[in-house]
Amino acid sequence: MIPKFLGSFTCPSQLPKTTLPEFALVGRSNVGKSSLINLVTGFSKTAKVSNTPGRTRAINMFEFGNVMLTDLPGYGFAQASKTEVRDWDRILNSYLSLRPIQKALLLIDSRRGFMPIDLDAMTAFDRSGTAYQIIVTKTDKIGKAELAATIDAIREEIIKRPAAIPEVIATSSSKKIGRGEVLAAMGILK
Ligand SMILES: Nc1nc2c(ncn2[C@@H]2O[C@H](COP(=O)(O)OP(=O)(O)OP(=O)(O)O)[C@@H](O)[C@H]2O)c(=O)[nH]1
Ligand SMILES: [Mg+2]
Repeated sequence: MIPKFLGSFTCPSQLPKTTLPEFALVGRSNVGKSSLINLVTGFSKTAKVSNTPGRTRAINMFEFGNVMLTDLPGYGFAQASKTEVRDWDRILNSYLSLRPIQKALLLIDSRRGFMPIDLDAMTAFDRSGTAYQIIVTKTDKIGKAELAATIDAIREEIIKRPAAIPEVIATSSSKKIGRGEVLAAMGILK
């Protein structure tokens, strides 16, 4: 299965027509969204990975197998201005109102757990009735006990949230952990 890049867009209204079930990758800047797309597709050059937070400012879309993958711009980088934060909110809300997406995958850094800005994104999903699933990233950077504690804290929060899917997926793009679970969460047929 070869991923196909559908384009880079600045505004949700420009996105190509939905022809396949669409899954959105959402999360803080630098959390590992682009790396996860590369893990899932098995091609390390599908999505651009960088060390500079805030690098993926556009909405990048890919077609892979029987689904569409949308890499949304990362939020919450330290230098973000108020205008940028407002722009991000506007993009997310417009995206959610325009696209009949199957599920949002909300990526959370295993070393940090939920931060207030992640909870804001979850509230946007809950309000719009968008199903979302938590994917914990960079699990190679912490120990087993610490990871278990992060996942417990995540479960405690999502149980209160109407649109959250209870299963939490643990991944490491660098160690190639969790690929099968993410593919299954996206309904990608192998
Ligand atoms: N150790 C480790 N590093 C990772 C993992 N996933 C991503 N990284 C690193 O984290 C940094 C950011 O990864 P990206 O995939 O570009 O993150 P992003 O969420 O797409 O970032 P933006 O596009 O800026 O929003 C890069 O240096 C990656 O190599 C992982 O599972 N383990
Ligand atoms: Mg990125």
